[in-house]
Amino acid sequence: MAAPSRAGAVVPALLLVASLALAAGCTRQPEAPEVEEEPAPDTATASAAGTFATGLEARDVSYNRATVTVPAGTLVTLTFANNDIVTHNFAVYETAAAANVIFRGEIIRPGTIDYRFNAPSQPGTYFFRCDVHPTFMTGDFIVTAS
Ligand SMILES: [Cu+2]
Repeated sequence: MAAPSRAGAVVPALLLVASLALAAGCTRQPEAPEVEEEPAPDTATASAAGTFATGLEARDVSYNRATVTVPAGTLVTLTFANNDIVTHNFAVYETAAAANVIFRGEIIRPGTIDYRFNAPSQPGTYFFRCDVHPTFMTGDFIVTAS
């Protein structure tokens, strides 16, 4: 009488070991999630001038707003969403003749960018435009007393 083969028991045991090894591999700790780096706060600037956040959108070769209003002397973050199929930017000038640039945002393809700049300390009505379409993408950049 032949001894019962043990192969039938050995093979499943090996498979079990192999699958455990695979499972262990899968449960390995993922890489530490990337922490978004915050720039060190410039407390002197932030407390002295304050910050202000606003937004602007470009679509169909026009802005969604005719005015952008910010408090004087603040550090402005303007989130510019180019939801168009062509490039645009946002630039601020002292006058409607585009004299004396105050801030010129990078021209971007469709997408979003945060423009950061200091608002003029002098309240008044300034001028903004898209440098790519300077004749019809324009508006009033209004600086209020802060
Ligand atoms: Cu444009």
